[in-house]
Amino acid sequence: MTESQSRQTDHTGHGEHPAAHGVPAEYLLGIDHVGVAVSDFDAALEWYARVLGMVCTHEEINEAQGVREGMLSPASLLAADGAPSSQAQLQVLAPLTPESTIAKFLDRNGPGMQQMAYRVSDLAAVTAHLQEQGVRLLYDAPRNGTAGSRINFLHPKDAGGILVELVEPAS
Ligand code: KFV
Repeated sequence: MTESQSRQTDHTGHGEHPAAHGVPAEYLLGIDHVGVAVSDFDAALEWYARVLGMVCTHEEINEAQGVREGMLSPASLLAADGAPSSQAQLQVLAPLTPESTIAKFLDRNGPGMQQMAYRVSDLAAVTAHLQEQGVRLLYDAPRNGTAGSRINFLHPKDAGGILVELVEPAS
């Protein structure tokens, strides 16, 4: 193996590192949240507070997505003014109507993990990059997400069976 070949080889020795073709590093900032589907919003928040000591720092209704949602953090991660840290949060999602995607998820699976969300710096650039690679995005254009963010989703069939959300936070 030449020196230039070894530079292109990943640590497993199985060839060029797959990340060479991935979303450019500066666009993917980390895990933003994990979303769980619940049928009873208030009961879920009570459970997370009583059992795990999680605090709800943000709550909203997103009519277009058909959800009532809450963002929860461990109390230890909250700033003195109660603001959440930038670490990953738990998103509790309850359906607003029987037609909601969350209602459909609950009918099929019962309560549980419904999605995993990555924080990105430039949603348009990331979605263009993924589309070039043949990954299906659910929306042609970004939609409104939590707290003024812009969101899109990768189809679970193109993402290892996981509904992956991309979140560009409000600036
Ligand atoms: N995770 C993994 N697989 C899933 C899935 C999920 N959450 N939902 C559906 N599937 C699978 C399903 O089991 C099926 O597999 C296939 O995907 C297509 O199902 O092997 P199978 O049985 O063929 P469909 O087409 O019947 O599913 P449907 O429920 O009609 O639509 C799935 C999907 C992903 C297109 C739909 O749930 C969707 O549009 N989701 C994106 C929007 C969303 O989930 N909104 C609620 C959260 S709002 C939010 O997160 C916000 C506001 N925010 O800012 O964070």
